[in-house]
Amino acid sequence: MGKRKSNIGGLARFVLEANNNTPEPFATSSSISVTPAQGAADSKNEENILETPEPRPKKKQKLRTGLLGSGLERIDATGLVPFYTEASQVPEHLQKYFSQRERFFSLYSSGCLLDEEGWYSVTPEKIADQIAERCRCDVVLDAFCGVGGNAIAFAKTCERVIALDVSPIRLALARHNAALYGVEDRIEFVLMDFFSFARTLNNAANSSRARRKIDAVFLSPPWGGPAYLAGSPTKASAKVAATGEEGEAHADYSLESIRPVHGAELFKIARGITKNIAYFLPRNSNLEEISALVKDSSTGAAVEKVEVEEEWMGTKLKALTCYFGGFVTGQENMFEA
Ligand code: MGP
Repeated sequence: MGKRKSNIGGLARFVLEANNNTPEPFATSSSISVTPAQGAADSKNEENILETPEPRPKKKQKLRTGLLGSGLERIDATGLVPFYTEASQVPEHLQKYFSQRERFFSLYSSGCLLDEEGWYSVTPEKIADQIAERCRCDVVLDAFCGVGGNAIAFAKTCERVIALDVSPIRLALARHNAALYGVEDRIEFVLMDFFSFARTLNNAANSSRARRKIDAVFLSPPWGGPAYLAGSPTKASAKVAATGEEGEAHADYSLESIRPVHGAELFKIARGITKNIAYFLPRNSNLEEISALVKDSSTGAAVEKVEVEEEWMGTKLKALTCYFGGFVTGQENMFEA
């Protein structure tokens, strides 16, 4: 994780793989249950064995149009993006993500939907659950919700989740996925960019209208695409020691590569909402930059601590979650501040 700065603490979290040797992780771990439809089919077969069935009157077949099933048609996003069930349907550049589908969403086969950006940036479910456990609070803001991986996890540990995204399609996919997990009613899906949202909150506060209380902000912004491991253009020569499996080293990733604004600016805006921030960043991030986020800009002195959590899946380091404010051990008093 590179050189430690005095205000940075670290922690590695490991989530277990079902079987590290299986090409499709978790595929073997998903339980096989008999669905009511299968059960009905089985008993029908039994009937057929015992007696010659009478020809039955033809029933009107109800066409299943969506993946969510009846009662949820209003939020069913089936058709907005392809739902891949076999590798042969998946474009070449998405193959490596498709093979991890059950890692991203354990309910993938029930009908989870992802767009291209979702495939390469969704947080694997077990990591999302771990982050959500640590972020347990009343109201959490997921500033870049994407296809909903984190928002779904937060809905399991927080009273309320506000999930923002600038893409109406991604927001619809997130809501669809949340419905599959049965948590969509705990999430407010808001089609808005984070900056406008923050401005609206601040305007409310300035005009002495009641400002909505938000206990924590989760930042999982675009890192600039799947090529983030190549590092940031102006830092291309810098190297971090090791960012994953044995011998794996990558060019330093700088916060300047975060989109749509510099990652330090993004942090500053989030801090205007609350001190309690969880920032999901690349595993090759420059720790000095992260440490500097909470240093006094004129004196350079660290004014508070940061805790950097390494998110491992099996033997693979996937990402870092950097915790600020009341999420840091020893700074719990900042939570209510
Ligand atoms: P990865 O390194 O692209 O995937 O992303 P993987 O499967 O580890 O590939 P490999 O070639 O390194 O083996 C690792 C994790 O980082 C993903 O599962 C996402 O959770 C997260 N991630 C990746 N990208 C490109 C983004 C991004 O742009 N934004 C956010 N918030 N998370 C991302």
